[in-house]
This record gives sequence, structure tokens and C-alpha cells, in this order.
Amino acid sequence: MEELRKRQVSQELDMDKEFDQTVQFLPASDNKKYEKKKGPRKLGAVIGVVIFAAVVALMTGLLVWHFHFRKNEKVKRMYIGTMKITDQTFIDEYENSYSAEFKSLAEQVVTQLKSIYFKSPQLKKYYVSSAVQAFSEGSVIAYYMSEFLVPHGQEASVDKAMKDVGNLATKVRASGVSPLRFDEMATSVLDARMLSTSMKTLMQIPIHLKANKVEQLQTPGFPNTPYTSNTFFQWQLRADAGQVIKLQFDTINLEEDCKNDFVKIYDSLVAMENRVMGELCGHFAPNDPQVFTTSGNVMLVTMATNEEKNYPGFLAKATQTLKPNTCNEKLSGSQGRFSTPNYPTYYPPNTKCVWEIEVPQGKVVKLTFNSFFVAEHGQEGHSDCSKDHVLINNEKLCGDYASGELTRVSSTNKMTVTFVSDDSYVDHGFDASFEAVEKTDFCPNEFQCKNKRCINTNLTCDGWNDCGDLSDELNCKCSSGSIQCNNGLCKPKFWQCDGVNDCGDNTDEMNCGCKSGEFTCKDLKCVSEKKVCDGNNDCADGSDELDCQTSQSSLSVPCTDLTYKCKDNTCISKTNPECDDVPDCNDRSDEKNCDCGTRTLKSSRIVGGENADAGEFPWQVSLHIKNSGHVCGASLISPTWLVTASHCVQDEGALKLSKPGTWEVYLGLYTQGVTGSPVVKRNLKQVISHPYYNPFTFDNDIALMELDSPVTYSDHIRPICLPAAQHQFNTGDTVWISGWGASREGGGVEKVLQKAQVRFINQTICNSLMAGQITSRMMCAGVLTGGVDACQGDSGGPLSSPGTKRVFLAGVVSWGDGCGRRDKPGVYTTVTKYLGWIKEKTGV
Ligand SMILES: *[C@@H]1O[C@H](CO)[C@@H](O)[C@H](O)[C@H]1NC(C)=O
Ligand SMILES: *[C@@H]1O[C@H](CO)[C@@H](O)[C@H](O)[C@H]1NC(C)=O
Ligand SMILES: [Ca+2]
Ligand SMILES: [Ca+2]
Ligand SMILES: [Ca+2]
Repeated sequence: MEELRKRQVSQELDMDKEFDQTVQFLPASDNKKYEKKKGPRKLGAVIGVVIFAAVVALMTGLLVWHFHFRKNEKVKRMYIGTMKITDQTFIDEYENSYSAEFKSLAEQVVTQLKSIYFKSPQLKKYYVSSAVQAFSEGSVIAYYMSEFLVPHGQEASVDKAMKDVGNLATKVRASGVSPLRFDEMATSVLDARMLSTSMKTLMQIPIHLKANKVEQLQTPGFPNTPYTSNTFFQWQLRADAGQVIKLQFDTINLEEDCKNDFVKIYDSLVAMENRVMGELCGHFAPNDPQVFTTSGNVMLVTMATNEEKNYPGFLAKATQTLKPNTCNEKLSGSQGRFSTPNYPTYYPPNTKCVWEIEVPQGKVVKLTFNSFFVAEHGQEGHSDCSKDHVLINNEKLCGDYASGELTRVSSTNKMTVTFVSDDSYVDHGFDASFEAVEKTDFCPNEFQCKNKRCINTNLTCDGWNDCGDLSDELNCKCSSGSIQCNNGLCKPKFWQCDGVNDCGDNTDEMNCGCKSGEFTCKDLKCVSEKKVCDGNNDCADGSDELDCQTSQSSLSVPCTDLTYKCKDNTCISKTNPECDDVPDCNDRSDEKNCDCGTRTLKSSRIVGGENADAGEFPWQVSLHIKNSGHVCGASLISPTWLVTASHCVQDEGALKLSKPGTWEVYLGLYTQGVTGSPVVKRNLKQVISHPYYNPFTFDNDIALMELDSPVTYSDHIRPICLPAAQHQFNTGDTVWISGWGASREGGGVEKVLQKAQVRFINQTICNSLMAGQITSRMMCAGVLTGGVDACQGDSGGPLSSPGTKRVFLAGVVSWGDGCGRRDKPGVYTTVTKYLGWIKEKTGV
């Protein structure tokens, strides 16, 4: 019965046509286009479409403005604002901009605004007109736009006068001649990107939500056709009085650059900058839903697109729910847990919650944040926390903290935690646990850091800053696996001579190779620094003559083992020139075959820790033994070929791992056991183990697998780039390992794809640590953070090395410590040594 009719009409505006000067800046009076139905309570959902040509205020005003700007050398400044009218009650007619009631009240508001602006000489001089966009409950809130025509250079002074408009309003009220009773005025300048001259189409979609009904918002044609160019969309959402609006983006797929196409969500009915909740662009994975909740019963969703690069757009669902009375809580007992409203989705703006914690007498409260995301837009650094923040004992907290990084202990058995969000920009908030602890020993059986964190006693004096404040690494006696830094710290031996100052006082980088004033060649020979880039090959391997040209990198140089060889057999001196989006070879061959090594999904801050994001390693493959499960990892390098470790495909008695029929492989997998789109399963056509694989030394631990049919690339399935033979992976560089960690070393399967950051270890040092077992076809890397007993890497999986634009396959997880234990280096098969063999077998 109450079928909603959704029509979306758009109209092209002819930009070359001069607009009628008298065009009204007010909502139109064409009420045929606005459909309204009486629901049982109040307005039924109205999904009408108001399209405007010269009627809908916003865009028309803006477009007209731009013409004037160019012609009159004046800047038209557009402000958007709200005013609370206190002596009126909201009636349904106010929702319909074509009703007589709406028009009458709008007229009063416009008169009121004029009288306010005229109190300021600045504003009076430049004022053009105002228009009411909408009304909403509470008592009645008016949303309006005001237009000023300002001479060049005067914009700031007018902005300032507008900021002060609240004071002017007070004066007007005091004078007693105001037609309306009002207070709480707020204004802001419109987002400059919405004023783009190229904007040609406006789509305005009002939606009135109803109880127990989900409304869908989407860009026209989603997901089959891309959104239109140069369009401005506005979804005006209203809920019933006393309700709030929840908007969940199920899919969002826009251009990467927010300057071009973007979605903005407002806690208001109009595009007020001081009421923006968030801005979205790019591409989010479905497991990273963006969910916004308003503080009141209105919401505005806008989207602006520019000329080129149109993407599928978005699909979102809106519902209304009862506004919670309060988020305050009294918590008692010896432990408990609490979080910000709607955690882990975005908390609402304009919210204050107070948690009063009380633990048994004689104990104190220890609070640990399991996650902490209070770093709104513009406040990403840990600033003065003047916007959204958490308050504990007069201490303001904001920013991002890793799980467990932020803890606080009270001095009594009570603690009050206050969370405050302001009017604009929201974040995910926090999840916190409290427990009752002894005043003196709040880390029973653990090490107590100076910052009150508790860590496993085994983690002290191991060279890793586990406390965060280094207090676990002070006053240490170093173990045999560590270097003693001069400043008293201990650092793992494998960080010696890797070019990174780990001690802080450089102790770990002393006595490494060449003297100061000398250059260390790739082959470890020392030459005078003066000989670098002098045109002579002093290092013998040519490493002193690499990356020498500053501007003309395409100039060719004599070929050495270290120079990149173009298809036309000329060589260039730039290191790692392949697939960096800069054509360096004269024949541009360095930028051929570069559909690899990219990620398309935005990373989510929520996943964090050692879990990878969905789509972060789209080349990661899970190798399953049929009817058994995950055993090894692999990397996708083309639609049909995988690279893995040879030791994964060696027969083990009856288990014929060298036979393609034994295997089934999963691409696009994120969580083991969760299949279906976007996961693709394939069988194998062939398995090619390296002919010189040595099962005793693990030398040449590399194998290839051919899929029985090609895969189609998607956000979750993409190949990694094979590096050029001369690609430089340097000691000290950070790279990533990833996998589910089943590995053949035993241990349970991690369900979600894990990742860990590792750093290349000096080959000489690694060889000595690993008792001389490192061949020139292996490289070592050590885990950089966390990773305590967590198995992040799978045998056969990728060692992913991010280049300037793309990610390269530096190695294959082989032996040593594929699991990324922090006290042991991992050993990887060096992919650059096998490019010829890979090319021969696969053509890639
Ligand atoms: C700490 O190390 C000792 C000896 O290395 C080991 O027995 C113990 O299990 C470790 N404790 C924890 C909690 O990991
Ligand atoms: C590796 O360490 C040795 C000293 O043990 C040093 O001579 C050499 O220069 C280092 N190699 C690199 C590539 O830094
Ligand atoms: Ca905020
Ligand atoms: Ca430590
Ligand atoms: Ca170092």
C-alpha cells in the first residue's frame, strides 16, 4: 500500500546560458513534483524528487554565482546556517517547501536574517539574499543559505563578520523588534569543491524514514553503470521526532582522490561544514562498513563528481532508531568492559558519555583501552584534544592507540571516564576494560612498565620496546643473542650493520664495512666518496655509478650487473625503474607488463594489529590439500601462475604433494573457511618444482603452479609484480610477510589473514647467526614489531616489498622462521635469482 515511489530526475543545466537575474533563490512552488502522503503518525515516507532547473536553491544559486564572479570581479560568498525558532511548534506542512505554511515561516526567517545582517556594516554592504532550505523539529530549526557579493580580498573580513553573527542576533533580540523568537544560530562557509563551475546536474532526493523500514540510498545505476560526471547529489534524510538516523554504506566505490569525487555526510539537513560527520572517497571492502549515526533526526548525504573517472558509486541503507536517553553508566565489581556508542562503527557527533567506575574498597581501578580511535579529521596527530576527546582525571586523551597501548590507573577505588564528541567529524571511538588491582602491584606475575602497562616478564631486556616507553629495556644485561648498545639498551644481533640505527646511539652500526668518507660498494668494496657518480666504474660492480642522473634518467649508461636493461638492450642507471609509472627507457619497456602489485581497497584502521585488511595482499593464495585444509601459501603472478616454495610440493610418503591433483587453491581468501564471493577456488594443471631444490639445505626452495583456468582480477585477487633481475632489495628495508600461519611447523590455523612487518638482515650477519647455512639465493629478514609467537607467514607465501608505486615479490617464505617469531630471522628464497627460470616455464 505504502509503496514508495522513487523517481530520480535530473536536468542538465546549460552552462553557457546566462541565468535569469530574478531567479528565485527560494524553494519552488511547483508542488506537483513533491509528493506527500499522510502516514498513520505523521508524514509517511516521502521519496520525491525535487528537481529544479532554476528552482532548487542551492545549486542554482551557486551556478548563477559563478557567472557573476567572472563578470564582475567580485566573489560571491555562500554561507549556510541554522537558526532555532523557539516560539513555534513543528507541523507537517513545514516539511513541504511548497506549502503556504512553509513559505510564510520562511519569509519571516529571511526578514529576520536581513535584520541581523544589517546590524553589521560589513555584511550590510555585501548582502544579496537568503533562502530557507528546510525546517525540522526542535522547536523549529530553520536551515538557510545566505549569499553575499564581496569584492576580491574582502572574503576573510566577511567570514569573520559571519562568525560573529550570534552576537548580532543577541543585539537584535535585545532591541525587541524581531519578528521571530529564536536562538542558537550557526553558520559556515560552503565547501569550495561544491562550488565547482563544472557542476552541471543536481539531483535532490528527500527521504522520510519510517519505523521498521529500511531505505536504500544509491547512486543511479549502481552497481552496473558508473555515476554521472559533474553531478551534485543531495539525499535529505528525516526521521520522526525523537529518533536518530543510522546510515550504513554497504558498498562504496568512488574515485581514489577526494578532490574529484566525494561523499560527505552531515549531521544536519544542509551542507554546513561545522556539521560534517565524515567524508568518503575511494573504495572500501565490504567487511569494512562505514556506519554513521546522527545526533538528531536529520541527516544530509551529498556527493559531488567531476568530469572524468566515474566509478560504480555507493549503496547505503538508512534506518531510524530511538535516540538513546543517555550513554552514561555506573559500573562496579572487580572487572568490566564498556565502549563508545555504536562501537566499532562511528560514534554520533554532539555526544557526551560519563562512566563512573567503582571497584571494591582497598583496590584501585586499572583501565586498559583495547582499542582507541579518537582522531578525527584535522586532529590526526595527538594534539591538544580540543575536539573529540576522552577525559580521565583531568587528563584529555585523543588520537589513535594500538590495543593495550593506553592504560590508566586510578589512585582510589573510583574512576570517572568521560567521552565528548563535538559537532563535526566522528571516529570509531574506543573499547575499554577495567579491573580492580592492588594499589602497589597492578601487574601480578607480570612486568610493570613505567607507564603502567603490564607485559610478560620474558619480554624485558630482549631489545624490543614492549612497554612503549622503553622501560622494559632499561638497566639490562644483554643476552647472548643481543648486542650491548653503549647507551645500555640491548638489541637483537641481526639488526647489526643493516644501516638502521637501532640502538639510538648508532652502536649497532659502528665497525660496519667502510670508513667514513668512503662509499660501500654493493660488493662491499670501499671506494672514496669522491668517486661516486664521477663516470668511472670504481666499484667493479658499478654500484658507485647508480642513480646518478638527476634529471635525464633516460640517458643510457654502460650495462653492468646492477643496471636495469631495457628491451632495446640499453641500460639506465636508475635503480628499480620498473613499474614506477615513470617511463625511463627510451622504448618505455620499463613500464610494460605492470598490471600487478596494486591494491584497490582502502585500509581500515579498525582491523589493525596483526590482522591484514581484506584486499591488502590480493596476491596471497592459500594452498589446500584436498579434503584436508590449508598447508602453504603462494603468490599470484599472472592469471594462471603461482609462485610457492619447493618444500611445499615434495611428496611425503603416500601424500603426493608433487601431483597437481592433490591440491586445491583459494584466491581472494581472507578468512579460512569463509568462501563464496570474492573467493575463487581453482584446481591445478601442473606443479613445477625447481630442479635443483635441495631438501637438506633448502637451497632453490621455489616452485611454480599452473591453475586449471585463469582467474579474473578483482579487488581481492590481483597479481604481485615480479622484480627485474637487477632490482635492489637493501639491507634495512622493511617488507611484509603474510599468511594464515598454518605452516608445516604445526600449530592451529589462524582464521584471518595475518601480516607482519619485517626488515632485511645483513647477509653476513645472518649467515653467522644461522651457522653458515645461508646461500646467495637466500635472504634473511627479521620481524619488526609484535609478532610474539604469532604465526604470520606461511611457507611458500610472499615476502611483499612495496616499491614507489607497486608491490614486488622479493622472496618466498622458505625456512628459519616463517612464523615471524621475533627472536629468530626468517629465511626467504630470493626471487630475482629465478626470473629466467620463471620466464622459461611460465612466460611471465
Ligand atoms: C618465559 O620464558 C621461560 C623460559 O624461557 C619459559 O619457560 C616460559 O614459558 C616463558 N613464559 C611465558 C609466559 O611465555
Ligand atoms: C654486513 O655486516 C658486515 C659486518 O659484519 C659489514 O662489513 C657489511 O658492510 C654489512 N653489509 C651491508 C650490506 O651493510
Ligand atoms: Ca568531532
Ligand atoms: Ca622488550
Ligand atoms: Ca641496525
